[in-house]
Amino acid sequence: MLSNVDPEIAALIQAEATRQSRKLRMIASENDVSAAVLEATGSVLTNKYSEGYPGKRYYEGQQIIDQVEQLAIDRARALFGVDHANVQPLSGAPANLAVYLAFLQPGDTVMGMSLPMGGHLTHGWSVSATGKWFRAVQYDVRKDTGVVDMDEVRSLALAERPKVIFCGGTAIPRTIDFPAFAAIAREIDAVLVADIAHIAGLVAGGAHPSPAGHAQVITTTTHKTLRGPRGAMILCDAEYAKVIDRAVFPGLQGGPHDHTTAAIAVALHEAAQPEFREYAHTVVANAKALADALLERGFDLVSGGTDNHLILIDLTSKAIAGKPAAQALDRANIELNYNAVPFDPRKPFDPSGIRLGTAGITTRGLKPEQMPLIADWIDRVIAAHDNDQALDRIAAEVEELLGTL
Ligand code: DSN
Repeated sequence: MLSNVDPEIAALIQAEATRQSRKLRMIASENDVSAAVLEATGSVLTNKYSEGYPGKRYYEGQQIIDQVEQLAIDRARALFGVDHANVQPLSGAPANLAVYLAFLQPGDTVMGMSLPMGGHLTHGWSVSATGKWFRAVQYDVRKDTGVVDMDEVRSLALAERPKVIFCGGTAIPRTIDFPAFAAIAREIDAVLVADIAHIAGLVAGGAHPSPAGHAQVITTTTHKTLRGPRGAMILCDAEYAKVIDRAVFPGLQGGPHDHTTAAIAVALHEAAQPEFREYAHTVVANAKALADALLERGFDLVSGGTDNHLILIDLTSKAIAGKPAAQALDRANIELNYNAVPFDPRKPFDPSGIRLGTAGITTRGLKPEQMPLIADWIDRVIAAHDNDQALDRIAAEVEELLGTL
């Protein structure tokens, strides 16, 4: 037993479990996995080395591991309707790096949404290897709408001729127009990569349009709305299967994490059930209800609302920055992250906004009718952010609600 071998770590894990249970966990990239996913993650598969792919490994003893990985691959292909799946990337950034290795040479041009506008570091942002080793051109959102202008994306693509175009990101509250991105990519013969890390569960559950059939390559983490373990996948058309597989291994990685592969397979199985469709739609219904309730309370939402699980709030009009707001909310048992908003005049480590999501609280069992209560708490916290007693009162109210679920 862990508690006998290492009581310190056992106690810390228990403390984290308690902490999580007391919080409204609203970090948009997090979720609560099932006991089945946890069990697979903590299994003896962690003992194995299996460099290579099913049927073609560099170590013996793969009789079981091959079946595990093949199940994960088959389930990913079926769930997302794609030709090929690589389930070995260790997380989202390595998955995206594998795409660079597969399709680009250093110095080649790549296009992605800029990080402060909602994109991801690995879509060519300057501090990332992808921005240092490649010629990155970045598209933004429009200042007046807070959403991507596809005419601007097209103009930039035609002028810069990137070999790879990324769509998707980490702080995009609106539906991604995959057909429009695909049309632009076709015009310049670029490979379209849809990074659906945030919305993979919504896509799987039919609550966001799928990029399958539009993007030649789809990358995703497995632990956000998809509700699996910390891992990632690359899905692609058959013609790119070899180049993607070679880029992941031996291009970038050694042995895959077989315990994670098993847990991904479990999560994919769960995501294929009818209840998961209901879950995905409730995630969106919760986010929309919360966005409406926040708007009623005078909050300024980037793009004016949400179509998915994610809400980005610009707190400038509330005269508080994102970081102190996130810290006050955490004290009140509402956990989220401070985040840059488009055209943010403040620094990334002290930005103007907060980002929140409904994937975790939906797993916990919250429904749209409870969203006005959460909006009310957020509103009260912002108003009383420097009043510890008021924050503690809200924290107790949050715990009381969570205790009823
Ligand atoms: N960590 C991811 C997120 O929070 O969206 C970005 O890499």
